[in-house]
Amino acid sequence: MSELLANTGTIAAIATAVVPQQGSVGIVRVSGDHAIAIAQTLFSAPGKQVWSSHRILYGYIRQPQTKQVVDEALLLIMKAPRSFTREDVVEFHCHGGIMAVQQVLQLCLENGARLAQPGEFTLRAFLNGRLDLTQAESIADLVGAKSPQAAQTALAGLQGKLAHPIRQLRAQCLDILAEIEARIDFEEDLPPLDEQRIISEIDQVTAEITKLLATKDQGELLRTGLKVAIVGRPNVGKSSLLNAWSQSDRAIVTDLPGTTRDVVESQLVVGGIPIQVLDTAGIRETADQVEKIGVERSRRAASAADLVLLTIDASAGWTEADQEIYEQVKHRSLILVINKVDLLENNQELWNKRTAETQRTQRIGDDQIIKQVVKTAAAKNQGIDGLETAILEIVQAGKVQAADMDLAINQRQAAALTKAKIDLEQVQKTIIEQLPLDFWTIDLRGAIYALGEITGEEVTESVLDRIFSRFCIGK
Ligand SMILES: Nc1nc2c(ncn2[C@@H]2O[C@H](COP(=O)(O)OP(=O)(O)OP(=O)(O)O)[C@@H](O)[C@H]2O)c(=O)[nH]1
Ligand SMILES: [Mg+2]
Repeated sequence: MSELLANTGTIAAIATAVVPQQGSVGIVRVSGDHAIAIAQTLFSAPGKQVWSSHRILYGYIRQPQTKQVVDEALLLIMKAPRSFTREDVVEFHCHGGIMAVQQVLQLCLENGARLAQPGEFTLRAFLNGRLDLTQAESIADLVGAKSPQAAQTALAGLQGKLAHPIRQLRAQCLDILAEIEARIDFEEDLPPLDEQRIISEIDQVTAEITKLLATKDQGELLRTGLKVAIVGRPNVGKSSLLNAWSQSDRAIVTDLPGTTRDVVESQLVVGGIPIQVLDTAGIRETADQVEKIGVERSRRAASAADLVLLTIDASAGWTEADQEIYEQVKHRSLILVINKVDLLENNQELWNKRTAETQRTQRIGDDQIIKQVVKTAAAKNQGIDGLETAILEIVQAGKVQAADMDLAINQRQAAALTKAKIDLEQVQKTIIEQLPLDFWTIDLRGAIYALGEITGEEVTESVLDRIFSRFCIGK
């Protein structure tokens, strides 16, 4: 058994983010049989404070030998089973930053605790029946949520909204299995099986599974967000676009081509979807060593992005350099951003010429069409709404809206659901082919196992290792 699953000993970790000189409070969490003894060794509560469960004590954390005060703190005691792990848990609420929490953690480790593995508190909560696996995964999602919608979906999972339908589907399969097995054991005493009814019951289960599977893509989008790269030749206004969009002056803007040398990043939320926007160096041939590296990074950013905003300068129209960059990114999801449209406003002749060009631009090459074209004047903060609408149209083409999601499965859950669906379809085939009853149960059991894996009723050590190693230490 791996160390993670040993589930023994008293564990301790810093439960809050560890950032030097920041955070007014930092929490050291201890769970296990020795938690309360450790608290009694390290913590002194002056006056007549009572050491009872679910109370906060005020006092001092001291080095037990020298009695030197390490921090002035609060102590929260939660006796088993009324705690997150269902074990005895104590939390030292220390001063923030890093020194206090690290020293208090060190004292816990010297006095009977060992350092917790990533996710070990949550693993104990799972092993002790406090949470199922979907809830445990939702905790990691909630901590990692990058938008309010992502947090909402994670919270729904934490409240069991995902586990509930899965359990029901599994119970339905178990009922069917019991019915078949009864026929295997007592064939003579029971009326024959209504095969048609069983097939239609399985149809119901697979229809529900299909519905759940449909939430996967959006779920992934909410969890990981969308990576959007602004790409184009120098000086078209890429950095200005990032700044206008993020309402900041994150990126340096000058009228000199070749200003941006490195990838500049900004986090945004559009329609509930977390978006990481990357401003990149203008792509061109250059002898400048630094710029060359920047251009290489732009290309890499473009190929790693989910969506590329190919940006051009409206006053210059579609140039050969734009065409070259387009050739490099045309296989990606693409929006053409025509920036600096304000420069055309007072020049009707140029406007007509560029509009004609734009129309051609949308039909670049023979068969390639850039479906999404957006006009902006980044320097004047214009056109950002249109850009966001275009992004959402691409993202949500044919899919539910992020804001409407109340649950979303992850990849692991999707894989198990897919396995269950295939097994169930196999059961139906077996019935139609009139194979012996024993055969029906094999695939049905496979489906039941797969559904049980999602919530953790059936689970292997390697699955647990994979899930909980994603967590941070202290969770
Ligand atoms: N008139 C007008 N000027 C703009 C607009 N957007 C950007 N500019 C100007 O164009 C110049 C270049 O802008 P940047 O945002 O630095 O362009 P860039 O594409 O990031 O350039 P590099 O980093 O060199 O690749 C600056 O002088 C901006 O003020 C716009 O919408 N209208
Ligand atoms: Mg720039």
